Amino acid sequence: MYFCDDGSVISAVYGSEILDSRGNPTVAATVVLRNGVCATGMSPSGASTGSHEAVELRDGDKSRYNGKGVMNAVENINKILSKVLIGKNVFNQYEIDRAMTDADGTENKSEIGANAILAVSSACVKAAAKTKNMPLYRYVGGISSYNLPIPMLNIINGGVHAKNNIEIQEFMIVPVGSLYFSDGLRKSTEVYHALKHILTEKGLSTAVGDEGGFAPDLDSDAAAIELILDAVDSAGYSAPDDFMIALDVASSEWTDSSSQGKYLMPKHNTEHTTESLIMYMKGLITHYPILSIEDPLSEDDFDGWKQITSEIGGSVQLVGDDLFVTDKTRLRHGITERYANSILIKPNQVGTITETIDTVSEAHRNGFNSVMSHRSGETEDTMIADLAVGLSTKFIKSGAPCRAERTAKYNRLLQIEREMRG
Ligand code: 2PG
Ligand code: MG
Repeated sequence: MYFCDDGSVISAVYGSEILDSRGNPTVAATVVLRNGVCATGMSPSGASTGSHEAVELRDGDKSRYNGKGVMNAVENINKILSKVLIGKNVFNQYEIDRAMTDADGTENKSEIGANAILAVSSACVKAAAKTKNMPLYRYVGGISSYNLPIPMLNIINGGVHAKNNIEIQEFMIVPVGSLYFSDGLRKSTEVYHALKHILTEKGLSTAVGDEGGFAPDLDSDAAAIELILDAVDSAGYSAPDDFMIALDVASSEWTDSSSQGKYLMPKHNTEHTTESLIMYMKGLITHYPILSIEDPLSEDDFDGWKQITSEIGGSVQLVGDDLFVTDKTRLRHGITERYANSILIKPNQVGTITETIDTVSEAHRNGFNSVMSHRSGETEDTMIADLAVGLSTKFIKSGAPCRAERTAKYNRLLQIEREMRG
């Protein structure tokens, strides 16, 4: 038990329905302490959601928000979680998260909803940091939180994040040659604007997708990489010295329960097997300066993951997103079986702050890199920026340097860098 002066005890917890960046409802939760401190957490929401993720509870009442309302999750906060948490010391984050998980009682948080639980868990960790008068990253990471993550900026959107003809979900630039976060962000933003200029000159659309990247129709997915490399060049930088490319293939979207080991890229109706997808990825890394590939294979294609990791895992970062869903047990399995060499971290995939912390620790203990991540449906909450620093994740992805819900995280990191550099 931590030292508890009375003030750090939770005195009220309440939820509310708010909107995310796609105009869909999501959950916010506010926690009030006896000392008067109050903090709010907001849950983001995915589109390419892994089937093993903790459950986002939606009302299904078609008369509101096409069934996407979250009033049941909000009520679960107001009626259940508040009872469980009032009187608990906010510094006991493990106890708080366990109490909520126990109250839910399911494996995947489907009773109370991971959207409700994460919002409360986030509000608690923020209230605790405020009570200590510490920035959140410092409260989470202590004196060892001194590294800023390298940003991965998604500047061309495809897959389910855009209504264009690109199959791969995310084409990201990684400013590998920058010493400081701020320099990397500036250079990346210059490349983003150079890309906009190139697209305009070619008569291509500069409308943006869910994560702020451009979403033009192109001749092929490889053409997206070519355009990005042209933009790097035209902004006065070079690849691979200044920039490398990262992809999120999000290939679980190309399978379903009936596809039996086959993949179908839906926009062009192109069929793939595990073998042919691996060949495709190998072709891409041979031709282009690719640092990282996320979800090159689907969430349950374990043999495929094993094969791709043994074939190219030595030279490229292979990130498990839908594969691991920020879940320590699935990660452990992957470590033992040698699937991937890196993990994407999305707190709402697992549903609490402490489970997120445990998964990151497990990854780092086993030599896996970690990438802190936003969701495609985001809010103005900047917690993941602080978590990336507090938990020393090597990378963060928060979309393009465009759309306020994306830049909020990058702007928070700029602020943290200023604090650290003095
Ligand atoms: C992903 C994420 C974030 P979504 O697949 O990594 O970019 O997308 O939130 O839609 O799952
Ligand atoms: Mg992903």
